[in-house]
Amino acid sequence: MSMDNKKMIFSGAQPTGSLTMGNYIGAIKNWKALEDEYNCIYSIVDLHSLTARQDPKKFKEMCISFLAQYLACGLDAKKNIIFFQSHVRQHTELAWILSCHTYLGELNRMTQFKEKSEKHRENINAGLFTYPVLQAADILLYQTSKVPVGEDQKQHLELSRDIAIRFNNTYGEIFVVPEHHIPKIGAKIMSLQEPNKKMSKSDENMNGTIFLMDTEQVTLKKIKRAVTDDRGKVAYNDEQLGIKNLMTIYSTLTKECVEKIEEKYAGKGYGAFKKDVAEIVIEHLRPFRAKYAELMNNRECLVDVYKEGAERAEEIAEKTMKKVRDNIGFIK
Ligand code: AQP
Repeated sequence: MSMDNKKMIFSGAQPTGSLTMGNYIGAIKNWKALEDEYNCIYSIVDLHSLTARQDPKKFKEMCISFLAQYLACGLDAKKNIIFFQSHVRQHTELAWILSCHTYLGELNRMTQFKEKSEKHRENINAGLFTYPVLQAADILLYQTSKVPVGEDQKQHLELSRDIAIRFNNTYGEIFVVPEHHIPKIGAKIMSLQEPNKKMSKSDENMNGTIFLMDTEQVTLKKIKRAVTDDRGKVAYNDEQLGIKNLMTIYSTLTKECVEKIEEKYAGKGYGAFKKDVAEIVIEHLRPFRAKYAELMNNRECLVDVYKEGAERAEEIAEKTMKKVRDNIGFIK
């Protein structure tokens, strides 16, 4: 990929399990669509994963598996830069500098921190609190114009913008001020078991989460068991969150609009609808599973991808860091 005049895109996901249908529809599926129009950088943000305890052996395997999952989703390692966050040291360097330009009050307002510290009362570490600053560093290092993410990341993105503007006002125009790129439909895929809650990798109830790596039988079972309501009408509204969620999955994977789906299932029960949703998901993920298996059997190719990715990412990150160090007044 040549670093021409195209604008920059940056996004990432943390290897804290395996990719979910939420990660896919809310973010990764849209990354693929941007790879020709933009210079795209996609990171496996392993440093972010440390906000929860990780078993070193399992963590290593999860990181490699995550890379294979990114590629199996169709991301092209030639067109995009794909790398592990921990391989580019500039992320942590910039995070410290930015943390000195971020206010406690701003971090206190972050809903993800409140939710996660509620969920993990035994391990409310400082990293969990400063997570959005590292995320701002991830984004600003690459002079990113757009950040394709799900709805849950909107607040963090707004903080990244505020930090960038504050920094530029203090030290001169260093960072591009990024914008979020959130899909109109599918920005928040909900748990199949609790459709008022986000589908999440680390949900204790695995039946609520569709993992891209689930077997066909498991996918079918999870979708058949998805919580719905007793109205018996396939309709897209906030009174029927379970059905609305399944319709969102259906619509984003087939590109059929929700009105068409409503028409198609008028007078039919939920059973037929759920069976079709399951079939659509299974069909959509078939090439993913095949590609994933192939990649995991070819580890050398994965090593080449992450090494090259880190080199290319570091080159861009260092350019930004040079400017930052210089403008702050650090001695060269
Ligand atoms: N349910 C979701 N619907 C739409 N988009 C989602 N994303 C996550 N969940 C949904 C988007 O996926 C990208 C990567 O997310 P992440 O790995 O950084 O972590 P997360 O947002 O904390 O996702 P999880 O699955 O809930 O992870 P855990 O359980 O580890 O906290 C982001 O763009 C996110 O918006």
